[in-house]
Amino acid sequence: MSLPNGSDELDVLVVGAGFSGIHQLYHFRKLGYSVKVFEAASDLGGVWSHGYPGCRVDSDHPLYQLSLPELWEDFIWKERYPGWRELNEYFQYIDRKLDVKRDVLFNTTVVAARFDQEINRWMVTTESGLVVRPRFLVLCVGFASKSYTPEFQGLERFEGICHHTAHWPQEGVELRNKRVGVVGTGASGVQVIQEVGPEVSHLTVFQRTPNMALPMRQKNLDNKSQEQQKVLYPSMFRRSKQTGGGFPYERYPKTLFSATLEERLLHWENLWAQGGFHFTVSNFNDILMNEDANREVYNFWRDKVRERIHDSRIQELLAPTIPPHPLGAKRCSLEQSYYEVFNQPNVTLVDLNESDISEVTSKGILTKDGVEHEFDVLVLATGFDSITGSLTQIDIRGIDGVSIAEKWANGVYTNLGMTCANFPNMFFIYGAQAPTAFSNGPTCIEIQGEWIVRCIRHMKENDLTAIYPTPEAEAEWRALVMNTGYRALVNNAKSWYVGANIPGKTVEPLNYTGGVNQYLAIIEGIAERGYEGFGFM
Ligand code: N01
Repeated sequence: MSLPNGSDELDVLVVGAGFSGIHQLYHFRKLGYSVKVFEAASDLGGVWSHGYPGCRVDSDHPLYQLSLPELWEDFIWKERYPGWRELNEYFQYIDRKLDVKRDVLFNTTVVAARFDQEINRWMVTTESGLVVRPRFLVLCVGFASKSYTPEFQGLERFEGICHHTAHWPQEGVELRNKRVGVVGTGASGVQVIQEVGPEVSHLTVFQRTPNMALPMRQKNLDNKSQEQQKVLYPSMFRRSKQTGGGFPYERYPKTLFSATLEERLLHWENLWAQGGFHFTVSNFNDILMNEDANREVYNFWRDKVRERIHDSRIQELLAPTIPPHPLGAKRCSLEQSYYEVFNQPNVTLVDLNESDISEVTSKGILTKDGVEHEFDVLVLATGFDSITGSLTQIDIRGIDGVSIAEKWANGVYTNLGMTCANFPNMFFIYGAQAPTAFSNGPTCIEIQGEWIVRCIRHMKENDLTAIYPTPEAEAEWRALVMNTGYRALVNNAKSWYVGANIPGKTVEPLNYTGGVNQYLAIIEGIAERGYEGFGFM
């Protein structure tokens, strides 16, 4: 089987049609290269096809979009934090503007890839048996495309409806007046809980670790002010690439203890009122490095949240006196009415630390204290084999026959968070050892995407057919990621940031924590010095 046009050769095969895949397609088309995108789902948008109740982005307007002027000039957003439906409308708009779908093969899952050294091309195989031979393979599969379901005993016995948030049926699930159980209180869990809490007959939430959720301060956007703000977009997008977090916001230029108590309180109240990640991204500049400073921020957060919860037992479970981990070491979610939901009489919060899940029964969940919690619908908001799982689930093998999964079994090795030694002509975006989890998505995606396009263009212009990072460069990059990562407080929490959410996964910093701006400076320097650390053929 070959591509619809009869040829199996391409300059570039992009895998994944979310933000990064579309960005790659746009640039390679512009250069006149032959390029196709293979997408496992039936439409554009990557994770935004998940569509579970309450699913919405938590980067605020206008930063969660591609910075290509032909896309933002006319598009009008409705909400400061758009929901999945609006994001899907945006992807359909992109298609109307750029005619993206013409080059995307949907329902096409890449299952394997081998590099043929005779011809310096990848041989890529899909689930349906399609084989293509691109010169370059660019994996745009995001950091959350492999969902994680814990091995709960008896899960298959549950007689009600059960879905992981990442596999929510496209047609939706009727939850009104149903008894619903939700396992997990990460970003997905928080969104489901606050959305369905008011409409279900009973909600049972199973919590292991409380989420240090921040107020979203959602609002509707009006067309006029949005149009007026557009003049600022180019500088906002540029500025985003010059900051640590990929947002055009600055860290407060002081350490916490160098400020007076009045100054701290004033600053925090201001950030709290702004909503969203302002509270973490624009806080004092040492809160993610200094545990004592972090504790002060936690105390402010805890007291604010407790004011909204009526019951003192629930207060202690949702916003404990002693933090379970530093604030921000595990990802803070954004919430709108999360804490109020727990004041409702139809909501039960089960503390799994007191009594863990024993098994799933035909009617619900049995906890170790012998209580059987019954429901009609069970929602598993239990997350992802984040960062690495998206790549390790594909059987991609390098020139030594070793797969990515095998290569990363005891720790991740990449060069610049975009390439791997022994995997020539393979690039990936928004994954391991890049700023990914610590950055605004589109900012990180564009920085890496532009670097890859520039690199491939350099090769085409110089008649080079293969590029590979040296093992020495890879070891150096790993050392930098580890050194910066272990200095940050993210290691003081068991989360997907460090792979601790997946039993048996090697626990280590999975992303580069030095900041988007530093990352950009490093990768640009490498390109300017003739792709230092890389070999060419
Ligand atoms: O997954 P998570 P997520 N028994 O891993 C619990 C992005 N995202 O899908 O914390 C009981 O954060 C687990 O408990 P604990 C975003 O980057 C973005 O929510 O390990 N519970 C935790 O509460 C986000 O951070 C958006 O103690 C178990 C939950 O399941 C990332 O995706 C929306 C368990 C998993 O939380 C992942 O978020 C959604 C067990 N055996 C996602 N195993 C937005 O943009 C796990 N848990 C808003």
